[in-house]
Amino acid sequence: MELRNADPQQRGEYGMAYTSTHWGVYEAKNTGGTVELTPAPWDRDPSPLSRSLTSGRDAAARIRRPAIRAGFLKSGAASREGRGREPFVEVPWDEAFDITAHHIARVREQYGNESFYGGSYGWSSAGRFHHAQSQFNRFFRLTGGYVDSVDSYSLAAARVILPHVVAPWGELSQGHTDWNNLAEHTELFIAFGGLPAKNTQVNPGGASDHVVREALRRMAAGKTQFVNVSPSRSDLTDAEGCEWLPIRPGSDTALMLALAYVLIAEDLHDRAFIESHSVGFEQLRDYLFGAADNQHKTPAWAAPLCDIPADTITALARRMAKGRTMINVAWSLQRAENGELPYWMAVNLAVLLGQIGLPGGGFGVGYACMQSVGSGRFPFSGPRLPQGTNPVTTFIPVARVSDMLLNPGGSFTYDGGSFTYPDIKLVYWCGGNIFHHHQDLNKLIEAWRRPEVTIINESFWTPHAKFSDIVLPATTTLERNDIGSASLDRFMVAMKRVADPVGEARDDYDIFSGIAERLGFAEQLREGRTAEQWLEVLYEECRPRAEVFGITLPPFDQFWEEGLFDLPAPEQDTIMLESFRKDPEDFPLNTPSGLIELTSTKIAGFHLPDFPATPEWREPREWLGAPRAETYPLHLLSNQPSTRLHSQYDHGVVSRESKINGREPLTMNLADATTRGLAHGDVVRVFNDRGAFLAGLVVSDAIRPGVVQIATGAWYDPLVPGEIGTLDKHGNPNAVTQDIGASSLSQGCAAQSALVQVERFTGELPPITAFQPPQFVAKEP
Ligand SMILES: Nc1nc2c(c(=O)[nH]1)N[C@H]1C(S)=C(S)[C@@H](COP(=O)(O)OP(=O)(O)OC[C@H]3O[C@@H](n4cnc5c(=O)[nH]c(N)nc54)[C@H](O)[C@@H]3O)O[C@H]1N2
Ligand SMILES: Nc1nc2c(c(=O)[nH]1)N[C@H]1C(S)=C(S)[C@@H](COP(=O)(O)OP(=O)(O)OC[C@H]3O[C@@H](n4cnc5c(=O)[nH]c(N)nc54)[C@H](O)[C@@H]3O)O[C@H]1N2
Ligand SMILES: [Mo]
Repeated sequence: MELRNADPQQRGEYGMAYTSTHWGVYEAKNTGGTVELTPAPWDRDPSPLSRSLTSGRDAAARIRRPAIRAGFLKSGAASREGRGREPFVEVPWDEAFDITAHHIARVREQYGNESFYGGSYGWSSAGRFHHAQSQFNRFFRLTGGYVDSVDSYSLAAARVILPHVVAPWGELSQGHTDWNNLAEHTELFIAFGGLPAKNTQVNPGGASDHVVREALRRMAAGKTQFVNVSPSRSDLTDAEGCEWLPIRPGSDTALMLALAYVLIAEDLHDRAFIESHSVGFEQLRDYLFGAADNQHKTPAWAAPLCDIPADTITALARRMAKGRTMINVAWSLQRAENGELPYWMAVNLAVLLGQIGLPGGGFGVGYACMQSVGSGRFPFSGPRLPQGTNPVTTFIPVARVSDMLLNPGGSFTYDGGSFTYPDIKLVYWCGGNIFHHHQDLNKLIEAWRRPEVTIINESFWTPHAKFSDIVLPATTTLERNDIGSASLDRFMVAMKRVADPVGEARDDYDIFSGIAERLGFAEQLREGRTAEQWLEVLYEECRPRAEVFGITLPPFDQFWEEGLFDLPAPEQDTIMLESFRKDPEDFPLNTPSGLIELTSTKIAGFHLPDFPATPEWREPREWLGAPRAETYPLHLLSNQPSTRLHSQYDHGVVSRESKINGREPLTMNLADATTRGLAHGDVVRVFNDRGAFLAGLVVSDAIRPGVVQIATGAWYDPLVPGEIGTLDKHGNPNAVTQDIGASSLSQGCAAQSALVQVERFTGELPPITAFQPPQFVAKEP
């Protein structure tokens, strides 16, 4: 086997090759060391993010050599309060490997493997072999195991509630009725949280053909009417003629309950379907009709909660029952306190309408959250690196990481069980940025001072890297050979190396090999293979799995030579829960009753004080109806960025061009700006009692009054590095968000439930330093 470009002798002489990212496939060309990316010719809606990838690769923020925090090098764990503020010492790879292996062995010996935290959440990069988490899991499991995390920041509340009431997440996410089918059949598409096409730039592992924007335009030009139920009009701009219901954030459950009330009160519900395909209708009806609290959940009841007129709610319910209706909930709705409830209630509404399993009808749990949802492609996921099993079974729900570090031995509930937080001494991360993604960064800084050692493999000096003790520089996808492939995606891609690594960066595989050599398990980790040999082995392993879908993959050499494989699409439309609809007895659901559970006796049995057995309206602690809104009168939404992937390539041109005075843009309604004497382009201070950040103001009528919105992902840039409570100069919303579980059922990320105040920033504007490397010092003799 000969891999083109694999030979380091070919320095600078790379040929044209394809490369794949989470946001698209590009043709890559290296001219004199500079990589140029051109969107794949077939892509009808390519993402602009390629510009950031090329300009960001060798920017100042790139990590060029292994680096150890100066205090850690000198006095180890005793210096941990120096995290995030001390300079670094660059060291040769051998020394970095020795130090890393020493601490892993020392902590394991002293405290055992239950003191390692390897939750290491993050999106890393496309490419199946060099996928950072896969490499990391394989390595860290061979040390004897580690405390892991379950669920994701994206979807924890949904992942926990949906299997109890309808079906496991994987089944639903792969089973979405495809866009072509919707275009043909859907008459009314109600989009809670909108259908923001910018979110469909992205798909984990690859988004090789962007189809959603075109699908939305086609549907709107055809028979589909869209209703955007969202605080932001910008959440649905690709469907001409779309109606906007500017709902108050966090109140969707109230609106859905009132819609259900009208359907039942006006006898518009499908009694036969409810009878044959669900359980628990009586309890839902009793709640809606006030059996216990004497309160009918009428449109007039919901109107002051969700701030949508009662008449509009009634009319919408009638329209829903009139034709083929799709009800979709964006993932943002469940990244909130009580975020399980709008998900459950969306399913229940669809049951009342009785269109589940029919073309164009039913419910969706994430159309337009990513490119893959509704793509109608096969759920064939391609090559995968065997990761072994983790001998340690202790886990945390992923977003409870600060709580774990702060409360060793403390208890928490999750999905009906009761568990204990472990005592973590060593935290290792690979392919994620916790100082981007976790809520309440000031609490995180405090928690982050607890472990004895923090290690990271990273390509860039992100805030997480700057808060680490040991920093090991990783290559980017352009600098290594790999195979791009993702479930529900169109192409499999031979991702050929098109550039030399920057500085002394190494592949995660080589980094883990170096540490494993010192820990004595390099042979088990590598199985005697180079990265290139692994590619062929993993490719061969996935060929029989492709055959299950009737896909015949070419031999490896041919695939590698041709650079691409266009996976055939299924011949039939995908329709969610179609077989369950046709025959619930032969195709039962995996719920206790085998049917959809409008009410869950299992959840009732968990006896959770904050979680009901039937969806109910429960006021979140932070929303515009809370007493706290008197002090912090604006609801802060932190949505996904159009200019980057989370925090990735915030230092790239596309993201930086969007900043205002160097700060991340924050959108506010004109009425709120006027009362505060603020104007478009001002630098503002966004704050509450948890923290504060600066942002650049965008005044717009596309956001409802009382709500401000900022994208996630601006690199946290503390005014006083390492200090708790200091101002973030740049605009990371997590400086002020709440670090609470969505509920004691799922413990999911609840970032969207946050109240703030905004004022003009009057001080001298501090320069942005986020994209500069830390200070380096020479090693003390
Ligand atoms: N306030 C608020 N916070 C949120 C959210 C929200 O809505 N509001 N959303 C949450 C959600 S849904 C998510 S998914 C998370 C996302 O949070 P993360 O997934 O942590 O964010 P990324 O910026 O994608 O971080 C990936 C990191 O991996 C690095 N990386 C890339 N490739 C490689 C590689 O090959 N090797 C190594 N070693 N490193 C690599 C990148 O440089 C980057 O720093 O954020 C969450 N946080
Ligand atoms: N370009 C790009 N695309 C991405 C990502 C990215 O970083 N960049 N990240 C990807 C990831 S990891 C994920 S998890 C998905 C996330 O997908 P989502 O969670 O759906 O995305 P968001 O942009 O957070 O939210 C969509 C919209 O929901 C609205 N919203 C917020 N709260 C409420 C509410 O209480 N009620 C209603 N009705 N609407 C509300 C907001 O106005 C917001 O713009 O996106 C993916 N797509
Ligand atoms: Mo996510």
